[in-house]
Amino acid sequence: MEMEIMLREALERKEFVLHYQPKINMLTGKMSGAEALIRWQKGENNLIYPNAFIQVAEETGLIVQIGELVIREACIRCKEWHDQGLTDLSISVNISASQFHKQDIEELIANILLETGLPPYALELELTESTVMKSPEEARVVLKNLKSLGLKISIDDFGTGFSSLSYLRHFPIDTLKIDKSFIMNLDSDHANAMIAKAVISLAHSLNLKVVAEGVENNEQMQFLDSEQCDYAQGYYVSRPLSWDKINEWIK
Ligand code: G
Ligand code: G
Ligand code: MN
Ligand code: NA
Repeated sequence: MEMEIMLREALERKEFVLHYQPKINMLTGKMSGAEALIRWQKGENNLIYPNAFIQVAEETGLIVQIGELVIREACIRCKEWHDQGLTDLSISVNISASQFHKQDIEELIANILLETGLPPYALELELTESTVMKSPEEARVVLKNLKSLGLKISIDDFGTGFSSLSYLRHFPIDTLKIDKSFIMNLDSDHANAMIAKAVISLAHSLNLKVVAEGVENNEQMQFLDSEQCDYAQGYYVSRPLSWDKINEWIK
């Protein structure tokens, strides 16, 4: 069957679920939040990863509905944490280019925040460089409007795009997420270590926080710690977990 039809059915059957990958504060060693990552639960033992369907969802426009569901679910879950007293935890959501460039993204997110009662500071939107650089002038306005809601903006997969660095000065960004390709090969490739080090320094000199993604072992953790990286995310901390599993993990 055509993927588009399958995705429509999956939406109707509510087969999209979120997994949550914890992110830790390197200074305190405590969990600071989690990134919400979509999965398609197609039957009990068949979990489909986003690489298999996100692109089709983008091309067919279905990403708009799927994306709305992701933002809402992520906010509902993070609000559950806050209601349990875990008010330091934030939730990060990936926003794709077509979602970002849709007219009413600010209104949608404002409504979801109101509806769920999640304090805006606890929501972080992850955008890639290519998403914001597609039409920088438009992006600057949208980002400004989103920021005025009180939420956080991070640049995902940082270092893999082709953008000029000057946009960092003009956009209201809070965080850079160093792409996992640099972190995963830190040990074997000296150049990657130097890039990671430079990104951390760049971020700090612009007053941005920095997250290292794809941290898989203690050596990488030590290196990032010595470079004063703010947050770490990766299999070394935890794989992405179902809602039930991440709550066990938190305990
Ligand atoms: O979860 P995994 O590591 O397999 O994710 C693969 C890719 O899918 C990543 O680039 C991630 O940003 C993207 N992705 C995961 N969840 C979502 C989502 O809810 N919306 C969008 N647009 N992309 C997502
Ligand atoms: O593009 P984005 O950064 O949103 O994608 C996150 C993706 O990275 C998810 O698919 C997630 O499963 C994956 N991921 C998270 N931590 C690690 C890690 O330590 N190693 C590897 N190889 N992938 C990771
Ligand atoms: Mn991401
Ligand atoms: Na990333």
